[in-house]
Parts: sequence; C-alpha cells; structure tokens
Amino acid sequence: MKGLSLFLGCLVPNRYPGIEMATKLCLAKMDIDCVDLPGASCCPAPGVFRSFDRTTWLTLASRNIVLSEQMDRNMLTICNGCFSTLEDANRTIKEDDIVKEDINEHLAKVGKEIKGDIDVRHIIEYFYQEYGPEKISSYVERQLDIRVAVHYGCHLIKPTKDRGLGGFERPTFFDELVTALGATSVEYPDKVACCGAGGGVRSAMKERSLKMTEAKLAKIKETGVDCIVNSCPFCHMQLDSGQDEIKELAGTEFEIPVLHYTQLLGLALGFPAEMIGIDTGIEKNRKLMDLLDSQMDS
Ligand code: 9S8
Ligand code: 9S8
Ligand code: COM
Repeated sequence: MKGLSLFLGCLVPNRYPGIEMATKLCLAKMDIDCVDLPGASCCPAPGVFRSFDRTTWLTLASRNIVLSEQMDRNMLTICNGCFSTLEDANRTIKEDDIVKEDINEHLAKVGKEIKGDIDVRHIIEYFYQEYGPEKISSYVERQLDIRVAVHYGCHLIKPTKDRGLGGFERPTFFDELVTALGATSVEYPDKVACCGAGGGVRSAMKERSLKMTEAKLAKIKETGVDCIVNSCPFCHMQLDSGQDEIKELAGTEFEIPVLHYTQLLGLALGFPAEMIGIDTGIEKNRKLMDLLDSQMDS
C-alpha cells in the first residue's frame, strides 16, 4: 500500500495545533508512514463551497489531491469535512471522465493535472479498516477506564452509500475504536445528530447553531460521561468553544472535556496531556487527567 500524506485542513493549523501534534505522535509511534503535504489549501469546505459552485469546489479540491498524487501517496484527513470534500472529489474524478477533463482544463492554468490514482482516507475509517479495534488495542500502553460520548459528526457517515461504513442510524465503528482503548462508549439520544456547526450554519446563524449544540450537550451531560470524543476539528470547536459561548449566551454550564480521537489515542499510547494539546490549565481537562492519573496509581 502507498504511504500517506497528512492533509491538515484549516482549523487544525490555525486553532488546534495540539491535534496535529497528537496525530503525528500517534502515527509515528504506530510506525505509519505519513508525511506533511506542503502547499495544501482549504479542502475547500464541503457544506460551503460545494453548495455554491461545484466546479470551483472540484477544482480547488483537485489541486490539493494533485499535491499528494505528485508524492505518490494516499491522503490522510483528520477532519470529517476535509474527508467529505476530498473523498467525494477524488471519487468523482475517478468515475467521470468528462468532469475530469473539465477540471484538468482549469488545473492546466496552474500547470497541474489530476490523474485519479490515489485514495483519500479519514483517520477513523483508516484505523478501522486497515487495523481494526483489536490491532489498535495492541498498541495501548495505558488503559483509559473512562466513560466517553462518541460524536460521529455528519460527513463521516453520510452519504452512507459513498462512505461504505454501514448505516448512519446506529454506526459502531468509531465506538469500537474508542472501546479498544479501554474506555466505555456511552449511548445517548440523538448521537448521530449534527453538532450544529456544519453547512455554514455556525457562520450564518451562530445562535441557532449553538441551540443545536446545547441540545446535544444536554443529552450527553445526562449520561454522565467523562469526555466527548470527535473525529472532526469543526465539531471539536463547536462542542468545546461552544460550551463557553453557550455559557455566555444562556448561562448553561456543561464543563465536559472535548477530545479529538487522536488525543484520546495519544493518552492511551502513553503521551502526556501537554504533548497532545490537552490544556490542563482548564479545569474540566485537569479533572479528566486527575481521574486517569488516579487509575494509574491504583
Ligand atoms: S479545510 Fe478549510 S475550512 Fe476545513 S478543517 Fe476540515 S473542512 Fe476542509
Ligand atoms: S457535524 Fe453536522 S456537518 Fe459536521 S462533520 Fe464536523 S461539523 Fe459537526
Ligand atoms: C463541516 C464542514 S465539517 S461544512 O461546514 O459542512 O463545510
């Protein structure tokens, strides 16, 4: 199999460098061949660009894919939105020669050509299909005996016919990767509901988007989990910073730590919180780390 190039997208380099760090440390520790992808731009965001102009969306996505083709590497994404754009664009180019020809006319203006000879992966889907929960658990150095609310996000599971990861109503693949680390994945109502941010809703109607987030957080809070785990930096931002925004807007406090899967995996692989972007200066994160430390002692 080809090696991988890491497609970071916008949010990780700009807001969550700790997720980049966690990803790279985990991949290195697992001996996965993955390198940086210099020159990459916004994927561009599926719920925004694709909705406005498909050709622009496809051209920009294809330019990013070409960068990875030139390295003869498959692309690895750590964001549901980036996966949706790049995987859908890549598949369209592979399947439709007329579209491919049209996009290549645009790309020729910047001296590029898309061939359609690599694959686009999402780290969750990649771990699940190439490793599987059992093999993932063989890397665990520290069992995480905590209760976790898994948030799938929309673009990882929909459209189901393209994603090929089973139905979207009760997916289990992400939960299985979480339980592989020793954690318990807790069921909660509307688990597969949107975080509220996607499709431009956060940008266009922030308060409404936070209402959706608040509803989701309330259901999670009722189950009494130790943290939320996601696979998308946009969901991450909405569920995490969203808690501060909701507190300001509505006065409701949730105090639930939010981790990207690579950070949860990083903890299980034995990395300290500060190396993988978990800020223990924040009380809710401190509590989570204290809980894990007390398990180490016992
Ligand atoms: S890039 Fe620009 S806005 Fe974002 S992070 Fe994920 S989706 Fe793709
Ligand atoms: S959920 Fe609905 S559209 Fe999305 S994938 Fe990430 S952001 Fe949250
Ligand atoms: C969500 C991306 S991850 S978008 O807002 O739907 O484009």
